[in-house]
Amino acid sequence: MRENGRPSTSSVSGSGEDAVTLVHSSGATARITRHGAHVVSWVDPSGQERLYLSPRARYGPGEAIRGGIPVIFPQFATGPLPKHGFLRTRRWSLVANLGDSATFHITDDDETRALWPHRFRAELSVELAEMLTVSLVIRNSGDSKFSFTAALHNYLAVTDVQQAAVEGLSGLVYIDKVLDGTRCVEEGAELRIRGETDRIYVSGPRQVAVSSALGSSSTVVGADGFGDWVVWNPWRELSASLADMEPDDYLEMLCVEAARISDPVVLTPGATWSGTEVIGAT
Ligand code: TA6
Repeated sequence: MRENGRPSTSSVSGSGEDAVTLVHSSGATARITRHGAHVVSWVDPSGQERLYLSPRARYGPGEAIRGGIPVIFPQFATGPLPKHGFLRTRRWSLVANLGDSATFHITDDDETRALWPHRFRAELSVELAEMLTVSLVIRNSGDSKFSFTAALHNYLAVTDVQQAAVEGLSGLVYIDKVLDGTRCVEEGAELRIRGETDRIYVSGPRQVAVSSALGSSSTVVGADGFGDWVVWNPWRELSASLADMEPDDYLEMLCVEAARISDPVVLTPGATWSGTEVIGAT
């Protein structure tokens, strides 16, 4: 245990799912469920919760938690595998809990190999300081190469998504999933959310910011090893159709995701890939 940390595990309220709570001397806290190695809360040093978590989120085996930071691997979005892969719906093992950091891991098993015939080890580390650092490490533990896509599907909390603006994407090519995958160029200096938004920004910068995320405070996401960014807000109609979300909650969340989609990772036997993001508040 580190000097300022207090290792603890507890139940996510009402869900029965055990979670690890991290505490930092700055006053920041974070909570991570073993189900999905899913960060469900990050309270910054000022005491502000900076991640959205649906009050209707489900935590059981096979469920994907709506909110927080879902871990997406080995397939982003739809394809031959379950949507967003299978790590977010499985239970991980806790490897270490040092009070202000924790590491979880998961490996392939009969169920994952039935879906995706590869041997792997995934590790998720969460480190709490003034900022939140989340690292995903994938190792190919088999004897043939595989490729994958991945993301840390951050649901950022916003006071009102209509007041927020995403900065750092100007001039980038994006794939607009609302327009059936049309490739577009981000013309604006900043992105404002005015309707359903589901975009993959290809080969983006190392950092993007959501200004006026919570009042005048911005949320900044830095990423290394990912390359792409995804911005998603379901808006009114889609939000109302999601059973695990309150109808008006689209106003209180904005997904800004560090993702590796356009250039899938190829791992040879024994090789390792890592992607890291750092989320901070200004
Ligand atoms: O990351 C954006 C996205 O792929 C959207 O298309 C939307 O479907 C979202 O993820 C949430 O997916 P989920 O399976 O969690 O409902």
